[in-house]
Amino acid sequence: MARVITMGEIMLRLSTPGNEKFIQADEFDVCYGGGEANVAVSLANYGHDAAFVTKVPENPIGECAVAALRKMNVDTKFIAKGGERLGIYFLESGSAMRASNVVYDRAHSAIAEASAEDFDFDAIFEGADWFHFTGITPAISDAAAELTEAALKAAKAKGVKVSVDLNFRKKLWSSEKAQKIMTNLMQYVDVCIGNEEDAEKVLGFKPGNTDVTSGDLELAGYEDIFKQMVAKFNFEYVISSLRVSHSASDNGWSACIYSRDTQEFYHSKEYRVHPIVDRVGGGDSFAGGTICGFLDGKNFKEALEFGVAASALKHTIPGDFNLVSRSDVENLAGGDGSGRV
Ligand code: KDG
Repeated sequence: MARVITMGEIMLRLSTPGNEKFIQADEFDVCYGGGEANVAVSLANYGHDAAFVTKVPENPIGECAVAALRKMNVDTKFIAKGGERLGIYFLESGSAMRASNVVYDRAHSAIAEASAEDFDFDAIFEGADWFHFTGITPAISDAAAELTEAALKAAKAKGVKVSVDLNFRKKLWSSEKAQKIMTNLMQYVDVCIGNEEDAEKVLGFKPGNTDVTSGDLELAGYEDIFKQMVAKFNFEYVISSLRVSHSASDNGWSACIYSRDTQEFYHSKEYRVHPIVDRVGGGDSFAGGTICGFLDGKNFKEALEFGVAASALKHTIPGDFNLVSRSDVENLAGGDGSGRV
């Protein structure tokens, strides 16, 4: 069992029931979620010792968010208390042909206004093996961007491996601001996760060079971007999940990875996910599953396969958290990839 720390914002999620539009809804379904919290839940669910670091208000809603994490066996002892409010996100669940819609109500949340003084990073990273953050937290406020850098410095001082999911959120910041803040943070990162859009919007990379091994056009683009990213930031691995639309109601999931040390580009199996129950958290469950694979001592190809199978299965679970069991993921990842989820 490894010790993993994630840090970011957990929010109250209020989603329209079924496929209702906002205007139709007389009630909302309640759960809690947030990029890094979702990753902590995945890792705790697979049996790792996962702690989530954030700040929540000292009121019953803050307590509910902490309780939701505790219920999933996430270590909450480093969660700071205070501040004004918990962030909220409203979700209008989409359907096969209609994209979902997210409305944020998260300005001035407790974590957006937190500072490094709220946390004892020495204690937090003592004995930790891995630290994961995303591009969402530095986007929520300048203070949160500074807090993220303070955490990264502390993690690196203790020799902790660091992963990032670039997770560009256009409703939170512009590409220019993202590049300014995130480019600086990449010096602390060992494993970088992000799709083509994230690589471009957050770090300014575009496919260009054709000196690649992959014959497939989309994969060749990824291979090229990954090589550029490794050349600039010396990442040990660069990883992306890939969504393939077979039809309006039938999506496939696969993923790819580039290893700096072996200079290999690897494309995973693809899973057809049908029907999709809830897409939110699919990327986080991919990150959580892949990190779990590394922590379990799998090689990078096996770790990726675990991550993509975990992500495919997440699409069958309502809510942000991925609650599928380790054996469900292993059974799917161990198959030939031809089965539907
Ligand atoms: O990755 C899932 C997240 O998008 C969701 O949990 C909400 O953290 C969130 C965000 O800021 O978009």
